[in-house]
Amino acid sequence: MSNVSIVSRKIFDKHWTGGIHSKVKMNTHRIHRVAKLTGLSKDLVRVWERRYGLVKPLRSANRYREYTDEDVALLRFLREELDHGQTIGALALEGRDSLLQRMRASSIATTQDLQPHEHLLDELVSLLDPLDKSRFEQKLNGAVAVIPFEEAVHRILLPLQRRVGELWHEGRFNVATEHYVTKLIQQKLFSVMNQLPLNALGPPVLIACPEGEWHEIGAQAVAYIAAIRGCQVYYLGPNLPAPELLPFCERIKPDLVLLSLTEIRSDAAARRLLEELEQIATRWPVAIGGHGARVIEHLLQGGKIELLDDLDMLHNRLIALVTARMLAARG
Ligand code: B12
Repeated sequence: MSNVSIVSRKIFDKHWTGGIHSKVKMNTHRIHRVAKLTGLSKDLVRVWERRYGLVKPLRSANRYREYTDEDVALLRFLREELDHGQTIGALALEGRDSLLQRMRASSIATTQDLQPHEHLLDELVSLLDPLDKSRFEQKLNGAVAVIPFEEAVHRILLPLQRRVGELWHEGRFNVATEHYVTKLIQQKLFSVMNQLPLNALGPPVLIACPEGEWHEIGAQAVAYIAAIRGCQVYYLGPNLPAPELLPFCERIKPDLVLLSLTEIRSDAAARRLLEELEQIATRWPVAIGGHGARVIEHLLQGGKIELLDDLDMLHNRLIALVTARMLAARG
């Protein structure tokens, strides 16, 4: 096991077996749900645990096996590998760390496959007007709890933010309703991020929205994605003037500065922003992403600023950074 996964499991163990239940605990799943989520039988999952130890579930106070989201994802990955002709013996020899690396790298296709959960979104939106707080939160929490959190981000939380934002823009939801939902989504993303162990070996990555950009959820999703992949995330939120970033970068020496742009700017405004960012990019890698970044791609030519077109590109970029750091730490 890598240092990263040992640390993460130890901290997780502490939260779980020590009975310290924080308000939002990381998702864990009992074996019957794992069987449903992975398509593997309960018996097979237990046999693999005994023989190969690739997935060692935690134990709850009453000794039930408790599988983390990562365990579930790994079991799904093992099943796919077997479907492609691999043998479980060969996979066991490869080891958990290497399998996890390959699994993360192969999840590139998954963000595209993760379509919004439209029916659930319809139900959730109908509970917002008139607001039925307890049913809304019960439904949202229930839906988020039964699937791996990363899947919930793509299928439920981000689409919900878009829906509610659109309804506000159309004047069908008032500001209070929009703020209520936005804050709930933000709380969920941060709660899960706060449960992650600090990974001192991870690449430092700074994430923010530039000045004038108040749409924050894209940046928060990026922060979550970076944190879950083992980066040390410095999340600075919306509306951050680019010149303020320089001294901060000098302190933290980021492996990557990521900026989220949702709104479309005029070419003149975009040029001003890019000029400021170029100064940072002479010393640290800077990438921009989001809808407002894609439309100014033509202004990036000849400069040092990179465009990350979508979350799959982001995923690849982050995995490369994490891998480089891990290899450097091994010497
Ligand atoms: C939600 C929303 C809001 C919320 C914002 C809540 C918040 N605190 O973040 C509220 C209702 C408050 C809001 C307000 C405004 N909004 Co608004 N809003 C939206 C809406 C519906 C969704 C944007 C969003 O959050 N999407 C969720 C994210 C996660 O999805 P995404 O943007 O598609 O991003 C994906 C990728 O691009 C990627 N990504 C994002 N960032 C990054 C970064 C990197 C590095 C990478 C790799 C990837 C990446 O990740 C996401 C994953 O799928 C859009 C319309 C739409 N359907 O897109 C309008 C929209 C963006 N808003 C708009 C406007 C104009 C505003 C206001 C200025 C309106 C006003 N006059 O006050 C204000 C400004 C904000 C403020 N001052 O508060 C316009 C922008 C027009 C333009 N010029 O581009 C839009 C397009 C609506 C429209 N059709 O006119 N808004």
